[in-house]
Formats: sequence, C-alpha cells, structure tokens
Amino acid sequence: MTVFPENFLWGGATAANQIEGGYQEDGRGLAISDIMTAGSLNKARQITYIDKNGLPGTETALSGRNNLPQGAHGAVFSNYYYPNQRAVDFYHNYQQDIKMLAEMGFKVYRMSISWSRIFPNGDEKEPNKKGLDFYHRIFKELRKYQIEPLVTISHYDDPLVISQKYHDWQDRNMIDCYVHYAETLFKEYKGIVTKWITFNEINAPLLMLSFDKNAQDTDYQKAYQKLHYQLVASSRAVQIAHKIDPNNTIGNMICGVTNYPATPDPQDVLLTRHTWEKLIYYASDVQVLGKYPPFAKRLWQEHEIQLEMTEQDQEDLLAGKVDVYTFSYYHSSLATTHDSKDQVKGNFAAGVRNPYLEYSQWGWATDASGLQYFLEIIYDRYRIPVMIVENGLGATDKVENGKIHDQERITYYRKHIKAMARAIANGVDLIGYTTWACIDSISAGTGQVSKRYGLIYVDLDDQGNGSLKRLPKDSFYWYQKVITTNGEEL
Ligand code: BGP
Repeated sequence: MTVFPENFLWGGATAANQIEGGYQEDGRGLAISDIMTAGSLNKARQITYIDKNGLPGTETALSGRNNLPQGAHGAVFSNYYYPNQRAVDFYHNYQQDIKMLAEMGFKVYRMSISWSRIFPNGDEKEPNKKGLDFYHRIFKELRKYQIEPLVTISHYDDPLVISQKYHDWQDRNMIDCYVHYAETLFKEYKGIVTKWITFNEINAPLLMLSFDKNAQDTDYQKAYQKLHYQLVASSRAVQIAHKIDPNNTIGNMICGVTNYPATPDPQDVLLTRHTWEKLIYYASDVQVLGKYPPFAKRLWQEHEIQLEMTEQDQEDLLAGKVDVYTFSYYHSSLATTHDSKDQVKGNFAAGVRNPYLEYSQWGWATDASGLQYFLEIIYDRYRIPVMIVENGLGATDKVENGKIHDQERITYYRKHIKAMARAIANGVDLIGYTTWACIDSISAGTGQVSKRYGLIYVDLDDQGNGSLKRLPKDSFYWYQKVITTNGEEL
C-alpha cells in the first residue's frame, strides 16, 4: 500500500537559464547567466567583462552571484563558450519536451521564467509582449496534458543591466524591480498559473560564504543585505499574489542541506545546531513565520552587520508569509570544530567526509536518510505543507544502441522516494516531488552538460557540440511506473 496521498504532485524541475537558450530571441535582454563561461569539477566558471579602463577581464562566477569589479560591465567574447546561451534549446523544442514529460505522467512541471525575457533590462515599465507570449505557449502546451506549472519567478538569472546597476541586490531599488516583474506575471497568468516560488534557493548567499575560507566581514555584509532585500521582495510578492488571486499558493525555496555533527564532541553538536540556524532557519523563519529569529542578532554581530531595514520592511515580512515550504535536497554535510584533511564538496557546501556515505562522481554525498531528517525537522518546526522541488543525481551517461542504462540514478531516486514515504508515515504533510532535472541541462555550478541529471537525455557535449536530439533514459520508464502506481512500485 502506498502512503503517498492520492493527489500527490509528481513531476520534474528545470530553470529557464539552464534549458531555454534563445538568449537573444524575441527581444530578450542579457541575463547574468549569459556571461558565464563553462567550467568543470576542478575549474571554476568565469564571468567575462570589460573593466573600467575598457580592458577585457574575467572573474570567478558563483551561481547567483554577480562578482563584477567596480566600474566593469559584463561582456560576451567570441573566444569563450557560454553554455547557458543556447543551453539545450528548450525554446525551440518545448513541444516535444513537454510531450515527453506527459508520457511520464507528470502532474506538475516546475519551471522558471526568464526575467530578462519579460523585462530585458529588468527595470522597464512595460513588459516585452513576445516574452510573455512565449510562456503563454508553454502553459498552453502543459494544459494540453493536464500538467500543472509550478513557476519560479527568479532562478539565478537576474537581468544583467539591473544586476550591474544595483550591484547584485546591494540597492533597495532592486525590490521594486522584482515586485513589478512579479506583479506583471501574477496579472498576466491569472487563472493559468496558481503555484509560484518567489526565489530559487534564497539562502544561497550565506551558503556560498560558509565554504569560502577567505570570506571577509564585508562579504557577509553584502550577503545579509542582499538576502534581506530579497526576503522583503519575496514577502511583497506573496501579498500581491494573494490579492490578485486568492487561489495562488506561494512557496519559498531553500537549498536544503542536512547537517550532522562529525563527532560526539558537544562543541560539534552545538556547531551543527548553529549551522542549521544560519544556513536554513534564518531565511526560512522570515519566510514562514514573518520575522527574523531570535538568533539573528548573534549572527549579525559575528560579522558586524549593519542591516539597512525599515519598519515597513518588517511589516511586509509579517504580511507576506508563504503557504508552502519548498526546498531542494541533494546531500548532507558534517559540521566539526576539529581539523580534518579529508575534505569534500557539495551543493554550496564543503566539509569533512562522512565514512558512512557514498559520494557521486562530482563528490556529493548520497544520503536519503538526510532527506527524511530534513523533512521531519522542517515540518516539525513550521507545520505547513512541504514540497521537495529539486532532488537528483548528477552523473555521466553512456548511450548504448540508443539506450541509456542509468541504473545509478534510478537507485538514487528509489532511496530518496522511500525516505519520503517514511517521512509521510511519520506525519509529514509532503504534497509533492519534482526531480532535478527532468531533462539534461547546463549545470549551474560547473556549466557542464555532462553532469547529467535528466530522465531525458540530450545529445550535447561540454563544448556545445551535438544534435540536441532527445532520448528517454531507463530512469524515464522507471519514473513513469512510479507515477502510475503513485509511489507503490519503486
Ligand atoms: C541547485 C540549483 C539548480 C541545479 C542544482 C544542481 O542548487 O537550484 O539550478 O543546478 O542545484 O546543481 P549543479 O547544476 O551545480 O550540479
């Protein structure tokens, strides 16, 4: 007997910048992701720019973070490959892609809207009609198969122009740009889209610093300020969405990393608790409970943070609480006060190797129990419906006679879905699950397509060569069965 509720939302997730391509089509403006070069596990992605003296330059890119030096402006150079510009060309292949999602029996498809497709610079008054129309076509296609869209308003692709002008959310004007953009979407797609997520992995600015040993107080100042402005922007969007259509449900989106103490040393146990506070609860509490938690003061003091925050901000945070707690989950991590040589990486995480876990080709710890732990602890704290909107395994795939036997991915999913079932049996109100990604796409971290997450294979390599032909992997058929049996057959 399945424990999954009858109307459980099975599906998959993508982000515009990682699949769409068509980066200059129909009036779209450049996004920060368009000036990011390709990287690999050991080679960081770069942002390319022209500096204040007119000279070309590059700077290490961290997904979602604009690292342009003062006075520089982002630029595209012909001697670099920018994988997000064409990505896997969903822009011209969406009909066949959505058809394949329907074949798997998707109930929901998590996608994002490219902000610079709607407002090319990010701060125009009037939206770009052709951009709005593109998403009308997507929603129409999804409706044809009764697949519900779950739309992320901002997923790591701020328009380049405002991102530079406002120094990556260091200016409160960014809030108004975002709110205007979000309101435009709520009005335009009223009755067509009712499920929304305000920002992808809003806690990312803090996560990124947590593994940067050279991070200075000034970096923390920027991260906390950016996060504050985004939290306010999110809360204002929630209020507007509720006003425009009471049927709208809005989720936050937290990068969910489960932290454990590396040793039984009480100092490690306390550090673990504080890691949860800083990386998970700090942003979650604001979005779900409407105000900063009591430990926020300690966190700000740690780095002498002076937050620019108004009374109106605080009222907005309280009035704009989310309806659903949504999060991504890939792996767990260990916290310790002790030195260790055995360091590993993860999704915005780095730390000590856990000897009880296996690690992926890209060094991420596979830990399905960590997902159960995260679900239970989050539901216990917030008691609102929970949804997993990203979970999957990045691994290379081999095409053999037109087939892709991605058993490792199936095993990964099986373990995680079983963990979900255990959490549901333990009382968690889990309403849905979207795998990352349903189709091979450009990795946010490395810019590679060879770090494949899809249930659908795309013929493309890390230099941009390939026919872009789509092929169902073994996991495609396996997931189809999972959905048909509502999680009974794993
Ligand atoms: C999340 C992002 C996604 C996705 C995923 C996998 O942090 O929300 O956009 O890319 O991680 O990470 P990566 O692509 O770096 O392997």
